[in-house]
Amino acid sequence: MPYERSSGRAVSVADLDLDGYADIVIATTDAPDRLFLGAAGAFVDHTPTLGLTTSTATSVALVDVDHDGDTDVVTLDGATGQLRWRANVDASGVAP
Ligand SMILES: [Ca+2]
Ligand SMILES: [Ca+2]
Repeated sequence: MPYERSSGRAVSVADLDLDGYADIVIATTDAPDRLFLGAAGAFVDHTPTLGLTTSTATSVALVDVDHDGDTDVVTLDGATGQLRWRANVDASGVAP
């Protein structure tokens, strides 16, 4: 998996796109939060689908916030207390 940053602060794993493979979201403090969708034997970087160009998230949780059957992405900025919820609108792993 191509992730080599020192700014990662938290990680969470869930099947965001409901394909049976675990997916990974990494909260970072000096770059966009990262999204890797699992596939057979690999993880593919889908970071742009998270819809952020910068982030200062220090924690991340993957949970179905709106009870629509797919897992959403929730991040918290530990410095400002800003909570962000990115809805997984169609179980495609996209959380704008
Ligand atoms: Ca998946
Ligand atoms: Ca949901």
